Amino acid sequence: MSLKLLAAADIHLGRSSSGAGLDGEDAFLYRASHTWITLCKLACRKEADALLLAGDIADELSAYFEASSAFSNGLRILKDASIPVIMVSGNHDYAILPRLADDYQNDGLYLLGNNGSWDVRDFKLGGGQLRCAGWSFPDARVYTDPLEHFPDVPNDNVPLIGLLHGDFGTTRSSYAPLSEAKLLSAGPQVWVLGHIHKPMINTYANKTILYPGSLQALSPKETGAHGAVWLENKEGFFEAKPVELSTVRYEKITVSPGNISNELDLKSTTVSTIENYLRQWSEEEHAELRECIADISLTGEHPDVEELSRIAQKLQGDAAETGFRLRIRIRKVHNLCTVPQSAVEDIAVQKDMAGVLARLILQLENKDELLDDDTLRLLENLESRRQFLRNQNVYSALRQDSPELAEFTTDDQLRQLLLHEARILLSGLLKTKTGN
Ligand SMILES: [Mn+2]
Repeated sequence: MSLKLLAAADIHLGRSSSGAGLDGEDAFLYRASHTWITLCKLACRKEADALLLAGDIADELSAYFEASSAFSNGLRILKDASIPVIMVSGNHDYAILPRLADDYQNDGLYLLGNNGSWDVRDFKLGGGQLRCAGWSFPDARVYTDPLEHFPDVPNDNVPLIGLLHGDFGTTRSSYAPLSEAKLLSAGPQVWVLGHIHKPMINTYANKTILYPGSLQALSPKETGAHGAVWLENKEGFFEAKPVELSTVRYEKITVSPGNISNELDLKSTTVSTIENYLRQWSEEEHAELRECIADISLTGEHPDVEELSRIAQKLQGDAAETGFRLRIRIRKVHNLCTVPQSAVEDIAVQKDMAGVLARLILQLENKDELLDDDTLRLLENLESRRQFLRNQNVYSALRQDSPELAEFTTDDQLRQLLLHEARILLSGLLKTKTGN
């Protein structure tokens, strides 16, 4: 016998994917409640022994009615298949989840670690015995690592899984900072975590720490595949496999427009680039996907960067149907194209502003060449302005939470930044000069 578990987190019942299903008719497909039902059906189809949920299952108390009815519909499906739900609450549902658990008690629903104290509980499941250690958010914010109070758990070969909501890999956070070392030295073989919406599966010598991530991708920041994780105990070790269930996938895609200078050509090039990208996905693995929402970056050289920006603007918000029942939606187009190199060299001999900019670009591009005094002063100015901004109080939380962001910018990064701005400025300047 082997244990088979389905794990999910951050469902946020009550919310839906931003910018998806805008054409109306199928808008319900992009609600978190829809994907929650897909999850419950999957648990039945794959004959899971239990469903594990690591917090932020419901969004807020204000969404109680939608969350409650969607939740109960899913529970009914699971109950018919005798699949218990083992869960903890997160910072969003610390108030609503205990209420839902009260409403549906005796229905195979178990809320562990209510009020911020650890619960360890044994379950007799079809695939064997399972022990779960769980801790629930008692409040919207928690500043300490819950592992500081992890209980003693008997060491008797019953597989142990930890369920927890919090912020992995940081020591300072308002949402339960979780240290990797503490998680690894505590008993559980697998930690199923909630809170971070980006999926993660970290495997160690004989342990796994994972975030299933948000079940349904909810915002353009949540790029890539989203869904749940399938856990199967094989010879004492849990194998973890992601299962894509989100109906939406947000992607960042790069398009080379070449010399294109009209809207129609730009659209067809963009759509076919996205279609080529989608072709790497098998229909089977992405059976639930209905929409791909893409942020496009245009790159390369272009003879008329300003005109390209103008037609790129018109593409934003466009949607197109593809061959395989997937709708593409273009959310944003960033034009990162630059003036052709040959043009920059020609302009560099001029004595006007454009000439100054072109010479600056050539200097910054050529790393071996010595920078002249003006360029050096420009770089120093840029660095001191950046440092000034970095040290502003509004960014202090960022500096503490992500020290890598506060690090000193390297000379090369600074050079690239200035180069990027100079190219854009030159493109604009040339446009004004020709007067059209
Ligand atoms: Mn959370």
